[in-house]
Amino acid sequence: EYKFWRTQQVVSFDEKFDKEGVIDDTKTPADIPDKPLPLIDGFTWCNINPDDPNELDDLFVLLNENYVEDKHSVFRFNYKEAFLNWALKAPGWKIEWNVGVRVQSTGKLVAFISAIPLTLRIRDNAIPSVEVNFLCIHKQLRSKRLAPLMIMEIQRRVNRYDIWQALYTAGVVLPSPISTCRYTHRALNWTKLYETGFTDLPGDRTAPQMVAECAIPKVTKMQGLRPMKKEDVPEAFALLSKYQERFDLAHLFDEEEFKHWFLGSQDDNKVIFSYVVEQPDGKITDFFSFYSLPFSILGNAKHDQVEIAYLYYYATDADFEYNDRFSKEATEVSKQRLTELVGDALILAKNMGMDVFNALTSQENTLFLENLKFGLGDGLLNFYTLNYKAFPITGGLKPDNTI
Ligand code: YNC
Ligand code: MG
Repeated sequence: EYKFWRTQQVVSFDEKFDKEGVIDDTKTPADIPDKPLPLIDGFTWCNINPDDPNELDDLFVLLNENYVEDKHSVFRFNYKEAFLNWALKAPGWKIEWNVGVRVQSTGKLVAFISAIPLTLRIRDNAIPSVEVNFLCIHKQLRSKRLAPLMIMEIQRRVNRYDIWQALYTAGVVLPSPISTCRYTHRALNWTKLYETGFTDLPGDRTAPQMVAECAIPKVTKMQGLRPMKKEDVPEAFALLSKYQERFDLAHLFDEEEFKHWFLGSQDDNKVIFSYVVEQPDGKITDFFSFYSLPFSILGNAKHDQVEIAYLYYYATDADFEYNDRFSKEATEVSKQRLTELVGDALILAKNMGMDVFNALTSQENTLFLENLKFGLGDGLLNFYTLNYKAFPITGGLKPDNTI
């Protein structure tokens, strides 16, 4: 059990500790080999340059055919090129942190793992880290212990830059999650979700009843709501930074990162959608964002894709004037504003042609999920840190993983 993970700088399931912090701080880049780890015969390491259309396409094909699926293998994440460009080219990205494995004879890309830099905040500690994502091995190369090798190789390449901590998320349980969230889903196009098998018909309802229950107004409600522009960045960035102080686990954005993550990396951005609420006096009081990440549908005659919007970051100043943000009154004010905000996000997403709106139970989402008719999904997302011991980050989930 966990033959590989037991050897890594992670907390084991039964481990007790009374201090948060770095597990091993004894190494320097000079201690780290400057040559790649030996790879299985017939395969070779490569870097994937997202600015090279051919290399990006190789990655697209690998992920499109082999990345994360639902448990019945009906849906698979469909990360498009534009999405990968956005996700991989965060400020400070490095080509050698896009680690690929190719078949030596044919050049076919058969495995990938990526890292991007970020400053992680866990409670009061700012930790220079990377976020590791897109670990993917071709279906025909599974269960050959290639994943541990890829993880060790990317770790080597990150350590060479004097970074020793990482954040990563996975559906699978590994030693040991610092937080666990559940996916929730708000149907926007119930009929299509039903036809694709994404959604079941509850036993006590008819299809027309479900369509009526999931109906969404056509026009947004908040006065002053509009797409975020470049000029809004300093103010929206300050708003988000202040709002995020309430969380124990956060990505500490700088302004450049904020711009990247919320305005996108391309002019014809069709991946990330950000909005602000501007008051008549010009002040920005609210911000929200969602991104588009469709599912491919495998073997459905009528539909080949579910259009999915994911709630991303948001912020509101609704409770800023309260001395105690966690008081009943402050919570109620936040709850109302966030319900209006995300309610409008649903309308915008529906008008864009999204079929479902997904949200995790993270941030302050549990304040509005039920009112806005999000239903609990069966997927969990576990958050992990490498080489950093952290006490559990309490999110919106009860111990039985409900909200
Ligand atoms: C996973 N998702 O437990 P033990 S999420 C981490 N994350 O090790 P093999 C995973 N480890 O138990 P396969 C993992 N899934 O013996 C499996 N493992 O200790 C562990 N799926 O390796 C597993 N993408 O090569 C076991 O397994 C060992 O051939 C077995 O490959 C696994 O991106 C995988 O779900 C996931 O493509 C690549 O199944 C493959 O099955 C696949 O025999 C579909 O591996 C796609 C998929 C995962 C998405 C993600 C986050 C990855 C985080 C990796 C950890 C990063 C640590 C930090 C490094 C940098 C540090 C610095 C500083
Ligand atoms: Mg393998």
